[in-house]
Amino acid sequence: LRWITAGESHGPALVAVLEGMVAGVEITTKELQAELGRRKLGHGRSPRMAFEADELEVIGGLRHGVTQGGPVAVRIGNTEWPKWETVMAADPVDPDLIANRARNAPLTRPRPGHADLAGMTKYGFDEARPVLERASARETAAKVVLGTVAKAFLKQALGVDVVSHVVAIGSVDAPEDDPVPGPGDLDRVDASPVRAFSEATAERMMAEIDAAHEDGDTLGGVIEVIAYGMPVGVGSYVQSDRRLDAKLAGALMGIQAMKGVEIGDGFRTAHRRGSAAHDEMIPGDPVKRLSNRAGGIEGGMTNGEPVRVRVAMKPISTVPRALRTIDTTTGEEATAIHQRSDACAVPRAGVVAESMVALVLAEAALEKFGGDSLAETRRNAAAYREDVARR
Ligand code: FMN
Repeated sequence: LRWITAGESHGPALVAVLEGMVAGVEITTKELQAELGRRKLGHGRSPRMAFEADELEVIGGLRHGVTQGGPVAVRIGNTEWPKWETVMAADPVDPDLIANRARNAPLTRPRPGHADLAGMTKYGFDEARPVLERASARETAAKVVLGTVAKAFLKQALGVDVVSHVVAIGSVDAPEDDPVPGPGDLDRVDASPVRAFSEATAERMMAEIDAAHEDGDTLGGVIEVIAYGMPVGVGSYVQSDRRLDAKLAGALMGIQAMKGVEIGDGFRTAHRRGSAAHDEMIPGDPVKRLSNRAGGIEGGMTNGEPVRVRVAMKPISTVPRALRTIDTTTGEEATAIHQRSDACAVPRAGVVAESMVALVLAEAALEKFGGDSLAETRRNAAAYREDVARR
């Protein structure tokens, strides 16, 4: 399974391509659109999200609501494009046409925490527009569409459910004993303005966001993604690039603004003694675990327990209380340009994290079970599960 995205934040459209998906997965444009809608959830959103509508068009790989085995290609049109079609035109434009447009004013005050300065230096631009256009998290809309196909495959081939919830926003951590969403609980999570599973925790998180917003500040947080129903033995210990934990970490760190990944209890495990860090086994059929601190992965493979991964998102870099920077034309001190943005994007980043986990699990499952059609993958997985149960 391979995937790629293209397109700029204010370009005509984003494009996403998923190659290697089996034939026979049922998915509709409506379902893809619904997942794009989930990416807009959350307390602390900027009004920008409201007018950035996603116009979804499937351009390949699906017929009558079923994948065909060819690349699934999707175009996510930007309804704002008419306002940008000169500034972001693919072909040369008459300089007089855009000379005095505010939209085209050169962005020469790179924003700390963004790709602006290093991107300008690396690609040889004298302003940040071309950098931020591609570095922007609008691209996550394309990731969400790809992940939706992966989630449908995981569910239909293996009965796997992928859910996410927010476990920290700023200094507010969900208590260790907070309930955790199960396979059917995604609607309940989505109904929470911060996508937290416990109402009491959600209240505290919302207050934290409101306080930061009032101070002209921004917040990050931590998202947990859980996949229920993954068969044992997906991924491998035999080579580092085949480890499922390594792939999950790479894919999650590939999301804009993510700064750390934990598998299972991750960093918390590092502070424990071994006797309180691992998951003891007791006899059963299958063997039972007394805990799931490992997050369902041992030796780079699924161990049959729910796969549980956390990812830490840094606070939004565009801080309303503008940060210090320099003007690249003069080298003088300046304050960073401030484009309207969210106070906190952690709730909606959870939907993106779900997508990346789903893509990695789908890729690893296809490597293990193979198949060109859903029926074939299902058969292979069922035969393996029967075999495992007999041992
Ligand atoms: N950064 C902003 O400045 N404003 C935003 O509104 C914003 N929204 C985001 C939404 C999501 C779902 C994600 C995942 C990230 C968002 N970001 C936002 C972060 C930026 O995309 C930016 O790339 C990031 O802060 C740069 O961090 P990096 O060093 O990890 O690339």
